[in-house]
Amino acid sequence: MSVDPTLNLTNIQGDILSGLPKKTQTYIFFDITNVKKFRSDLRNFIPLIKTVAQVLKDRKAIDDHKKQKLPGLLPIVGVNIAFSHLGFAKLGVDDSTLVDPALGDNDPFKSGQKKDAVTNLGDPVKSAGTPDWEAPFLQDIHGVILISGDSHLNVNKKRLAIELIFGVNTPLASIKEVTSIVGDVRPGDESGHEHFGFLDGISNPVVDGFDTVINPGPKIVQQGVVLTGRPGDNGQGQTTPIPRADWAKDGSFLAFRYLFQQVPEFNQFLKANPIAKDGNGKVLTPEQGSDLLGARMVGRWKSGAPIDITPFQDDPVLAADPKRNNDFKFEGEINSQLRCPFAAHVRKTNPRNDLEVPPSPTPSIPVELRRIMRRGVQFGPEVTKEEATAGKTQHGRGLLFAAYQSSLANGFQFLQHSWANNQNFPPFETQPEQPGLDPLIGQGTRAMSGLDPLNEQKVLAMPAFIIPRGGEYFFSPSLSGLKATIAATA
Ligand code: N7H
Repeated sequence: MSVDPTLNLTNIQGDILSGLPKKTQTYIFFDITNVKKFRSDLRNFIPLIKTVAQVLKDRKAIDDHKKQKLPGLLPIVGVNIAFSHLGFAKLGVDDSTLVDPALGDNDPFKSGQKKDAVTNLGDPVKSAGTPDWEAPFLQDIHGVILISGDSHLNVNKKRLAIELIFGVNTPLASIKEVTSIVGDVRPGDESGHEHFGFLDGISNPVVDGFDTVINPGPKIVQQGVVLTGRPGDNGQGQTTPIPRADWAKDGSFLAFRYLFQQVPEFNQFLKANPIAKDGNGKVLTPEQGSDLLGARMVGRWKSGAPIDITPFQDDPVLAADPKRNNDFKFEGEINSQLRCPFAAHVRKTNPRNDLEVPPSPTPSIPVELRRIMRRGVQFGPEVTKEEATAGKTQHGRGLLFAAYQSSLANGFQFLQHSWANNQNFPPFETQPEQPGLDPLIGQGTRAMSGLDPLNEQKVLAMPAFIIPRGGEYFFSPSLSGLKATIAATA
């Protein structure tokens, strides 16, 4: 397949469609302190932004480097920028066409994540109306600069160059850093695996007219599921496109979440609740039973192999095969949790054809319109011996969750609120048992059925293994939007 010629890849920020290549990534959350100077500084910053076209070139160079088995990593750094609603308000940029007319003031981008965390996402609260977040995220945040790269050295060099442009920490500063967070891909064989040990980043939407390699898996999505102003960017419950101002096209909404993972506690839980027998009645060793429990909570084995295809035994060869590792639909198990629990994380967050097959109720919009482009990175150290022995977290670690979509209300917010936090989802009319909450990200009293393949009704309760401690919703604009409107003099 060739790339749609109307898709201008030099106009779209690189992280959205192609993911900035990264071994490490720094997020700088900032406030704009001098609007006039910020606009002029932004004009100097724009040339540093990596577009999709440039990322594709970087990825080709990385592939060639690997094929030639050359030592070390290519020194590649990528920069992107995104703004919150408060940031646009501070700049005096009219962002009304970023708001879904069907939602008005309830549009999550407009209300901001601090409010949404309490009203819709179900985050634990500190006091009435305030989520239990780290202090910097309780402040107003105007924007975020992402710097990804091969090494701390190269990312830090770029950071210094950016801070120089915006005059950070000088009397001429146009921004103030609210906080910054460094994420790192895990070391050695754990590279690509999140902190619980599961391979991540396998299933992202394949975008019509952009992706040239199409492996078997979920349906291809329209460009407008990820990009604003493109076919399919219809907002909540609508069939006609949202009218976006020109500067607001070819951008994407970024849902950022600062998620802490209780890794020793998660491991202890798996150890304490091994599954006794697999679905064929084979007696499992405690270690096999704990591995199966973890796989059934996630919906994939740590290797990445989907349990819908290989329910009772890991298959690392299948896991590594992109032609097979995403080719499943929970078919043939409507009303059954034998192969995969209804509430398994990947079934909750992408129910594939669970909602298409009668007797399940017709969904309000097709599942494809709810896909999100995930671009997270891990933060924090590896689990220490002391933590593993005590089964207790002593050092903060987790995922800098980042996901792009054209509608937060259709994408991240809906997945969290209406699927992960909803104990009745997926809703099969005749199912005998309630699915329960997403065991990883579900907010509320976490319990789920279906973990024991021979006793699907059995409900297992669990503590919180993932704790949200901050976040914000941003909009990552096109290069032309940045130049013509955001950086333009008022
Ligand atoms: Fe999830 N995990 O380790 O278990 N996630 N997730 N996620 N997630 C996925 O398929 C994880 C979070 C989605 O298309 C995999 O790429 C962790 C949030 C979606 O089949 C693993 C955290 C939300 C998918 C994890 C976390 C989602 C997905 C399998 C937080 C949205 C694709 C690998 C610390 C509200 C589903 C893969 C599909 C997959 C984990 C958060 C959504 C291993 C540790 C907050 C849409």
